[in-house]
Amino acid sequence: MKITVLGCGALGQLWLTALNRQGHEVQGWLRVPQPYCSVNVIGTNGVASNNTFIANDPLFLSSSDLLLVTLKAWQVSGAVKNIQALLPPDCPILLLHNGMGTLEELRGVTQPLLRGITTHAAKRDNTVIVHVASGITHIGPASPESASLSELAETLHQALPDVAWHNDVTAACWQKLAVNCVINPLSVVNDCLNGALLAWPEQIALLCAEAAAVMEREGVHTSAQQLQDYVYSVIANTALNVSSMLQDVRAQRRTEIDYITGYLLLRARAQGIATPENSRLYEMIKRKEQNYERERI
Ligand code: KPL
Repeated sequence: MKITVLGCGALGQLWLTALNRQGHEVQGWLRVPQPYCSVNVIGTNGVASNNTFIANDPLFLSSSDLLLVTLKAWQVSGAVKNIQALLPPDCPILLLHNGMGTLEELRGVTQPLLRGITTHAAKRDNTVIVHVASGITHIGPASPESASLSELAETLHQALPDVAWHNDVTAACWQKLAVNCVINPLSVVNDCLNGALLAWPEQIALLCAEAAAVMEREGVHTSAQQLQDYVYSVIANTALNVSSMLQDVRAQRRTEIDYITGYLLLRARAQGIATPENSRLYEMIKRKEQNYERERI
């Protein structure tokens, strides 16, 4: 396949390396156009792969079989809309990011849309991307035209396993959203590794109860207890992780809070559900972001 990867951060570099290794033709697409992108990944087995791929080639884009979007949630709709006219009309667009809400922003896009979540963990170490832990990528259709694209999961699975296809991926996305609503802001407020969050069980219980109430109204079958169990399993599996939101705050970058807790609050408001604990955390993260944005002016 011919695949353009939009966003060449940690996850984008993992996919570029894996897809190239599997024999696919790949290019990177960077927001600041460059003719090449250099990709340095250390795999979970400790083996380094260094490659230089072409980047931002409009001809390649216009004959791509897949656009894989690995940008931060808040970058997605602007970047996709910028290049959408160059994509073949039937080229699937797969969104892989934390949080929800980008599909609503991409309503006018006519290519088949897919969305997914991943539990692969990768981190940047200076100029190198370290694939810290393998995981599962769950993907599924986000528009009716992409319902028949399940074979894409198999192709991606060959490159970077595991990839699972879901005819309805909504529940998996909501569960990941709930996990991110708990771990990400709590790790920022307490400035700690994911594993240290075990010290705040009451707050975790409140956050999960609020998220479960919203999810139930959204038609996702869950319970506060089920979400808590899931959150604790992710905390245990990622105990030594610095959450992506804490990494963003430490580097004074914009966080994905608007697409994580912000999306939960949006749906809670629409359903008339009170979410005081999530609202409080949302405000705290927004204040932090605003403080360093103000310092920059
Ligand atoms: O997705 C994550 C993130 O940091 O954004 C978790 C699951 C919380 C792992 O760190």
